[in-house]
Order: sequence, then C-alpha cells, then structure tokens
Amino acid sequence: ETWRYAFEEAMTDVQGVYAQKFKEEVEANTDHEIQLFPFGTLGESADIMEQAQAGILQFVDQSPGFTGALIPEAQVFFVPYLLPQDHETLVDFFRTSVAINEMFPELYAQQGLELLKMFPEGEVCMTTQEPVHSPADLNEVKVRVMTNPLLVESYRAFGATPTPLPWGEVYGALQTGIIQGQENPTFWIESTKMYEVSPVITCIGHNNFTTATMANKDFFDGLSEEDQQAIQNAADAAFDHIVEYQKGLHEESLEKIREAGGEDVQINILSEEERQPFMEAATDVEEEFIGMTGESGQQILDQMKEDLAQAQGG
Ligand code: 6CS
Repeated sequence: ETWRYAFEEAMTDVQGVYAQKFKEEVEANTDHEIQLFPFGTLGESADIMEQAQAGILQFVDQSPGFTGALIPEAQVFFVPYLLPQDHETLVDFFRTSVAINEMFPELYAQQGLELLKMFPEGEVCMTTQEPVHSPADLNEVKVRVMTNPLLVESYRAFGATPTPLPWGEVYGALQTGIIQGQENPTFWIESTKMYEVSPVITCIGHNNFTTATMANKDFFDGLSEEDQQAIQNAADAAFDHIVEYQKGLHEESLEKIREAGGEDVQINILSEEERQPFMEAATDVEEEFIGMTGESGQQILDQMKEDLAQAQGG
C-alpha cells in the first residue's frame, strides 16, 4: 500500500528533512511506501489538515501555529519566553515532557488524529522594514502571524498590529505593503527569501518554532501492531535525525542571509536589556492563554512548566 504524507514546507526545509527520514524508515521496516507532498502540492496548512482528518491523507505535519484553531491548548507553544533557548535543554524537554508525550496525544485523538511527534524547528526571529529595538518600534507595524488567536495576542502585547494570514499569502503581502513584517525561524527566512521583502531581522529570543506530525487515527488504529510500532519507531528516528540536523542551522542560516541579502539586510540580535520589555509584555499573554483555554489549558501549562524545570535540571 502507498501512504500519503503532506507537510507545510519544501523537501529541503526542516519538515521535509524529517519527512524523508520518516519515509526511509517506514519503507525499510514495513511493506508499505510513502508518497510525500510538500507545501504547494495540496494547498495550505488548513487544507492538508482537513485532508488528514478526512482520511485522504494518512500522515500530516501541521504546526501548532495553525492547529490552535482546532485544539486551543496547542497555542501554549506561543506563550513567549516559555521554551528554553539552549538546544540541548530544548531537545531534552521535547523528549521527556509529560505534556507533549502524554497530554497532547489525548487532545489530538479527540480530533481524530494520532499524534506521532512534536519537535522544534529553530529559534524564531522577526523580519520587518525598519529596525526594532523596543515594543515602541512595532507601533503601527502590521506583522503577519500564523492563524491562531494567542499569537495575535503576543504581537499585540509586543506593540504591533498583528495580522493572521496563511503562509501562501505572506511574500506577496510583504511585497505589496499590506503587511510590514512577519516572524519565522531563520532557516525559513533564508529558504523563502523573506529578507528580500523585509530586510531587517530582529531576534528577541521569544520562541522556538514547534511543529507536530500525526496520522489519521482511524487509519492508524486499523493497522497491525507491527506496523504501528514501525511507524512510531520511524517518528523517533526522524526526531533524532532532525535535532541533529538542526545543530548550528540557525547560525548557518543567518550567514547565508547575510551573503545573499548583501547591504540591504540588517541582523539585530537584541541584548538582554533590550529584550526585557518584550519579556514583561509576555506575562499578559500567559493570562490570555488561560482565558482562552480554561482548566485544560492551565493543566497543560502547569505540566509544561514542570517538564521544563526537569529538563533544565531542576
Ligand atoms: O509561517 C508559516 O506559516 C510557516 N513557517 C514555517 C517555519 N513552517 C511552515 C509554516 O507554514
């Protein structure tokens, strides 16, 4: 049988590298084949999620930035300054977190999805037209965010005018001036040439981009135990592969952007002092998250904090 797997990025981006490893492992250890569908072949992120829920796709990679519409608790990944910035700690957190490995699978299952893996894609930075050194610099700046209410609240707290849009519209909207900025991990800013249309890159250390891979649950439940195990093993192997692949990727991507963008590009890594007002604004966002998700969101957030303390050796 051939299984269909769609993701939100190109074959050479992080989700594509993960997907290729997953495919390789599944094909080596089962009698099945996997056909990969990168961004642009089956529609936007929301489209591939619908197709996975309908069983037209067996596998999908959708980031919580879009899943927040379906599973409000998934927006926890947009509480600014929650995730650690150190790569090893972050990876350890994803591996051991009870919230990620036990609580989220239940929430995804309620939407007909078998959550296979959540993994980090890299530190998120903003790209804008003008330099940003404080929240005041974001005043009246329309910043595109993925379509989830909490990310809208984050950017409102940061002082900007948030504009949720699907990915496919971002380059054009920056080019025509409908928006003046956006945020994404640096590998993506590089591969999609965001710097051409928003050349000022500002890193405030507020987040690392999380994504998630899953299977249609009816499909998964109908498989033999051997195939289910092979799929879970493949997801584990792809995780190991992708966290290794990401070592140094942020710095390499910034270097490539510098080379390709030339004099037009400005890269500003804000100092601890400059980050302070952004961090202070973040406290409100955590409250907004609880307001949106209630008891269940509070439980996820509390568990995540406990998991983070563990990963940080506390
Ligand atoms: O900003 C976005 O919408 C996209 N960013 C990344 C890093 N992956 C896919 C997603 O669609």
